Amino acid sequence: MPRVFSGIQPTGDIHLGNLLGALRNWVSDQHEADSFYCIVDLHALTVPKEPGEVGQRTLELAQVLLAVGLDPEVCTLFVQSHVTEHSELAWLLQCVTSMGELRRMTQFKDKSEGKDFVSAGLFTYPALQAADILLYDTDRVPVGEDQIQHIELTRDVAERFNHRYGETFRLPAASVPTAGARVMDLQDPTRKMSKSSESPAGTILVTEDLGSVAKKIKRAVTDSEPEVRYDPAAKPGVSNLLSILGAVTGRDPEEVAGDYEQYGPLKSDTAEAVVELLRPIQERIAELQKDPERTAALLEVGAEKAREVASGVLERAKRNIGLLPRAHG
Ligand code: ATP
Ligand code: LTN
Repeated sequence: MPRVFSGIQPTGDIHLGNLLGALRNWVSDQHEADSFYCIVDLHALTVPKEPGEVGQRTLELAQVLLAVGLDPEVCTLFVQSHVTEHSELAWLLQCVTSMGELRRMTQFKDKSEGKDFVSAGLFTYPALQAADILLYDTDRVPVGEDQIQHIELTRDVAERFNHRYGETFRLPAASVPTAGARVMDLQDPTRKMSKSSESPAGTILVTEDLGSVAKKIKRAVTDSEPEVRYDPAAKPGVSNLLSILGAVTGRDPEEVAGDYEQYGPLKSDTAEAVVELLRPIQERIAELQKDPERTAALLEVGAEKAREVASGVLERAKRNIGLLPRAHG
């Protein structure tokens, strides 16, 4: 079975973009691949956080991931800081990553622009991400489009390491879903839907009140031309609704467009489809919230399974670099 790895940060609430662009594929991949899914709490620390905030968010995110359908009996679900090999390999990889490569990362540029305090961790973030992926001899990394640059950097770093120290890491490939790869903001459909978006009206949260979900979709920005057509450049708002409805119902947005002549029915059908997608997820979250210890126990099992793989790969990397091994016995 191929090995799949992906990560998600415990920052902000999970939105429809995360769900359609990433999490739904995690759920389907778990049955087709040996899948490792990681809540990357150390990545969340790259921007300042209040004490306790990241831990609370980690628990909440784990509940969402279980509720959307990750099955800890089938996949390995764990928390990054519970497997210390991630931090250790990240250091080794920082030392084979160039400043120039890191400077070219658009996520760094976006997240550092205009900020008073930019941490060194935000800059070296992609080396920790590369460590996450390479520790599991990963074949495939399911992510949204915005992460392709980080996966390419991971490959470059792995190749450089292999060239310098001998064959150590398997080279991973990004896999980006065709449907839902880029869910756009409902109020500004030229920007991706994001937790850090300015307008709450443009973002649909997985845990949001379902009445509010329907309202936001019905108020989504479209355009003044009446025709329903899938054309993201000329008609970003309408195309976004078509992609969302297509992604939820497993159809092509162009094909969905053929069913509609007016914006009104497109909006109500999209609203209904999203509400019905979210309803059972919200019910499962409510169940899980009643027993937080159970979620913590499942994460512990995941960390043990993850460590079994990660420790072997880290040892391989150290051996190939030729660090002095500890004396045994
Ligand atoms: P932020 O925008 O605040 O940085 P985010 O909303 O992009 O955060 P991440 O934690 O960075 O969330 O992303 C988790 C996963 O969801 C990634 O695989 C990412 O590619 C995917 N993703 C995020 N936003 C979207 C979107 N609008 N459409 C499709 N996929 C998305
Ligand atoms: N950078 C990613 C989160 C992330 C990740 C990973 C994704 C951290 N480590 C490893 C895939 C594989 C993001 O911002 N969405």
